Parts: sequence; structure tokens; C-alpha cells
Amino acid sequence: MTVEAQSSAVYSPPERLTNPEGREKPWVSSMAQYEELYKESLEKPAEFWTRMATETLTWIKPFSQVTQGSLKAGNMAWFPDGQLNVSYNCVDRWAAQDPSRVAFVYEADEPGQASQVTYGELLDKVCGVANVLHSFGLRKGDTVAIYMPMIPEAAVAMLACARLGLVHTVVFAGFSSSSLAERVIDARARVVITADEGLRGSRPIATKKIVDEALKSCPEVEKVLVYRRTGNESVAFNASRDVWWHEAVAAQRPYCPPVPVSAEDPLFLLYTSGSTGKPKGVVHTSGGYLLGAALTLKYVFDIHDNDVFCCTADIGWITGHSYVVYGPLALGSTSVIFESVPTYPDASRYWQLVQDHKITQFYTAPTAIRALRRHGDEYVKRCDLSSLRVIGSVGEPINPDAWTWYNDVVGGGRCAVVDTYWQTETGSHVISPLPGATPSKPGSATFPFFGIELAILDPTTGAELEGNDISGVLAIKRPWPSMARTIAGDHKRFLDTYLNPYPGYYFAGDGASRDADGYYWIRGRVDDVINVSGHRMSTAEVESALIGHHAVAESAVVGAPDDLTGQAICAFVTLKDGFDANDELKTELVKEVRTRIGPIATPKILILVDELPKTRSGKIIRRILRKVVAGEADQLGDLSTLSDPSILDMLVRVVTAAL
Ligand code: 6R9
Repeated sequence: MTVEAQSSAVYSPPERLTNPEGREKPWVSSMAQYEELYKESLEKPAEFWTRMATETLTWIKPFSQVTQGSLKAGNMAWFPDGQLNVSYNCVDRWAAQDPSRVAFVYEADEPGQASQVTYGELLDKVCGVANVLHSFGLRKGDTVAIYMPMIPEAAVAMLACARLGLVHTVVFAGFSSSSLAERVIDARARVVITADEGLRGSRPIATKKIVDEALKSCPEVEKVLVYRRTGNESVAFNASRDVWWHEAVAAQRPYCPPVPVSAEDPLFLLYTSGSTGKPKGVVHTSGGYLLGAALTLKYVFDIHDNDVFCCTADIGWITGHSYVVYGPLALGSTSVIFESVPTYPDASRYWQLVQDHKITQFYTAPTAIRALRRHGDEYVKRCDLSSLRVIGSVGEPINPDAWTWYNDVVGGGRCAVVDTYWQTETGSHVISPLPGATPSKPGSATFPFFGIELAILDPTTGAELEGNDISGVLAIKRPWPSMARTIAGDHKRFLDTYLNPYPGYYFAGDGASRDADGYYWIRGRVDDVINVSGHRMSTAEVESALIGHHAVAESAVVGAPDDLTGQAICAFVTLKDGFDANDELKTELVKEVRTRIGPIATPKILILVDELPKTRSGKIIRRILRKVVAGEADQLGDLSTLSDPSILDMLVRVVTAAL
């Protein structure tokens, strides 16, 4: 296979980084320096990682061994005999140095209401909540679910868990009550931390109500700690189970000793969608994960003292974990927590945010970039973005057009754009430019981060493709500190999903190419995962939500190309006998998915058909549906397994009518 023609433009690191005038030089300021460090990370991993782990983190008990285990066996561990405490590393160290240093800038939903949390205040808050959790009887290794809006207290809740060695599982507050219940049950959480309500674009979100609904099917949950965000009096309160955050914290002393944990003890579970219907609880560790989050942030965003870093991701996703909370705090940096939406009160909100807080590094998703670009340059240009140095993108491939707009209009041609490729499972960036060093090509995530040994494999034979100008599936050849260690309660699934498909490699689930210059280009998922606005959705999960409706016989869900969201959910449904295909039923089915999973899973297109394309043995051939919705019905490939070729015309007709 050869690599298709790429945009040929190459952007050198901007002057602002190469010639920083009065500011610190970038941590890595040339390709030669990157290559030297990268080479060291692969050739002398013990020295490299010992230095990084001791410079970056404070250990209670130093490790004597850097790494053990292998991808083949699936038993990797990092710094296994080291002990540390994550909240100590993220909070106490900086509070001791300078309690007035700002940890979080909180940009509340309503503009003009920003506030700050210093490291000194953060320490008190984290300790207070940790003591409350301790008073609930929670001890090291227990799991706590967090279902909260984007407010500093969400980070406080995470850090309070970390202080006691509790494992948190943050569930994105846009998920429905049944999705929340599924995760709470799978994680065996006995305590849920939430808020009375959320606010997004001035609209209240009934956060606590969703928790109440979810907990009807979670009898194991003993306590719900409720933070008062809006103070709406009508929010239900169950006195035998619910505890007000402010009352409980007021009853505790404001210091809580950090509990030492092993580097390999889990810090959190985070559920993500895979090829099958059931979400996977990806397990991340305390030592390796924290190191990965901190180091990638430092090098990829070139963080220095006095920088103000802003990542717009919700803490319910891995990007929020690594780059709103753990990475910035592990570096003692200032992180912006943004509660609102990019278009409230208008499409200049992000840029206003940059101006108001003098943000130096800004990190968002291609879907937001595309959406804001549609509103026109005026919204950007009216704000002073001169504080920015590095602007990042994550979540899906960024189209060269969107990249160029981001670079020219938002970055004003003065900033480095970092297109960061990584996953929930990788814990932190694995492929990304370094802003002071890497010449970028719009649309390419460029080169591997330190310690990441990439390979491109032939998808069928699993053979590693050597040299440049090749395409295949992306794999990683050796363990790295922040990689996931297992799936909660299902190590076999971990092995089967990531390590067994190509023995000796971590299989990322993405297609990729390496161009003639050695740059990596991510081509999107090769499994049944759809990427909608940078959020992973499993087709199987949406299908099972649809099948849960009494009128549905079968369903097949595929991703359709979408200018704004990258991919959109397109659902094909056949009905049971006796049900009529009509618009009302279609609306009801879309609603069914929203209620069962949440608004992010809303099918954009729902097509009722008489039949689905199937193999002779009765398996639905989603590939055909994918091609038809992409307008590529003339490139269906091998159709020999299709049991009834006559349905193709029907499919093309209904799809054309629906799109
Ligand atoms: C961090 C995050 C992971 C999937 C991943 C890939 C896609 C993420 C990307 C990208 C191209 C990038 N992805 N970043 N594709 N270029 N810079 O998004 O984690 O939600 O687990 O999604 O997202 O397909 O496999 P997660």
C-alpha cells in the first residue's frame, strides 16, 4: 500500500518559541535534541525513566526497579516497588512552596464570574473531602463514582480519592441514568459524589435527579455526597443516604494525611467504548500514569512557571483527567476549568477566556475548531490572543483546513499547533509534535513521544511494515509508563482487545500511515467504534439501545462522514411485524437511545428498512452500510457473501432519500 497524497505544507516552529525573547527557551528546542532524548528513552530506558520519574515526582519510597513484564504476557509494571501519593504530588508540594500559587482558574457558566483556587486552598479542600470519605468507612482500594459538572469540586473529589488511595471512576455528566448505573455497578462503587445541578449555557442540568434515578438499580451504594452548585431548593434529598458536601466538610478537620500507595496501585477506572456493547473500565495506575500525564504536558505544551494552561475537555473523559487535573497539578501549574459551552453567550467565549485569563496554552478538539470556524473569524479577532504560545488538538484526526484555520486565525501564525494522538488506554500523548522542535504537517500527529516505539503492521498478517510510505494498523512495540494495565474485572478482555490481536504489540485500534518523511498520519478506527465529536461510541452499544425498544427487530449502526462532528451516528432499523414505519416512531427510537445512553449517542440519521444486508450465515454486513452512507456504493468490494444482493438498490434509494 502506498500513502495517498498529503498536503505538502510544512510549518516550522514559530519564532515565538525558537526565539523566546525574555521567556524561557522551550524544553526541547531542536529536532536534534528531540532525537537524542527519544533515542535515549529507547536505548537506555532505565536511566531515562529513572531520571524523569525522580525529577518529576516525589516518592515516599524510591523505586529500585524501573519496569518489569512484557506486552506479550500482559503483565507490565512500572516502578513496582516505589511508593507515592498522587494528591501529595499534585497539591502538597506546591502548597508548601507557595500556598498563594493558583491551581485552578474556574470559569463558571455565566461570563464574568471567574474565580481562583490557590494551592493552599486546594489542599484544605482536598483534605476536607478526603476526611469525609474516610468517615464513610472508605479505605484504600475502594471505588468511588464521581458524576459532576465541570467545577473545581470535581477535581477536588478526584484528588480526595487519590489522597486515601481510593479508586475513582468519573462518569461524564452527560451520560444517562442507566449508563451511570451500569458503570457504578461494574466498578462496585459504594459512594457517589455529585452536585445538586449543573449549568451549561445557562440551562440547568438535573445532575442529582439522574443520580437518584440511577441508584434505584444500585443497592450497594450507601452514601451520596452532594455539592451544592445552584442551590435549587426543589432538588430531592434522601436524608438516610445523601450528605451535603458543605455540611460534611465543615465537620472534619482540615488536614488529612496522604496514604502511601504502590506505584502500581490503581488511581482510577475510566469507562470507554469498545467494539462490543459493554463499556470497558480501563485501569490506570498511580505512578506510571501520573508521570506520563506530567511529562507529556511539560514537553508537548512546553509548560513553564507562570503559564496558564487551558484544556476544554470535560473531566469525564481521559483528556480531562490527564490535562485538566493530573498533568497540570503534577507540574504545579495553573489549569483553567471551563464549565460552559463554546457558544455561550456567543462564539467568542473560548477566545474571551484566553484574553481574560492570559492563557498561554490552549487545548481543544477538532469538532470545536470546525464549529467555531463556521461562525467566522470576527469572533476570534475581537479578542486579544497574544498570550498564547501553544495550541493543541485532540480526539480525532484534524482536517488540514481546520488545522490551518486554527494556526492562522487562533494562533495568529505565532503559535505552535500540536496535534496530539492518544487514547483513554494510553493515558497520555503517544504521538505529537514538540512545539519548539517539530516541523508540522497539517493533519499529521508527526512523531512518537519519548519511550513510545511505534510500528505499523499489515492488518492481515500482523507483519511489521518497514520503511516509509506505508499504511496499516498502528501498534506500539514496548510498554510505556502511563499505559492501561487491565480492564476492571476482565483481564482477559484487556488481553483480547489490545495485546492478543498482534502478539508482542499493543494494538491501538487505529489505522495509520508513515509518509515518505517518516511522519505518522492517523486514519481513524479500524474497529466498530465511531468517533463523534471526539467521543468514542460503540456501534454495538447504540444497537443494543435500539433493540431495547419493543418495536425494533434488528438494528445496525455505522458512522457516516460529517463535516462538523467528524462522524455522525447513522442507524438502520428493521421493525417487528405489526409496527408501522412512520416519523413518530423514528422520533421515539432516537429518544430511546438518548435516554438509554445519553445525548452524545443521539443518532443523526435513523433509517427504517425492510431488510439489512446479511451474510448467508445471517451476520449483518456493516461494511456495506458504511459504504452506502459514505456515498461509495460503487465501491462495495467483494459481495460474494451477501445473501440477497437485490437489497442493495433499496439501500441506496433509502439512504439517498434520508441524507
Ligand atoms: C484522547 C482521546 C481515542 C481515539 C483514538 C483515535 C482518536 C484521538 C487523535 C485521534 C487522530 C488525533 N484520536 N486523538 N485521531 N488524531 N490527534 O481522544 O481518547 O476518547 O479514548 O479516543 O480517538 O481514533 O483511538 P479516546
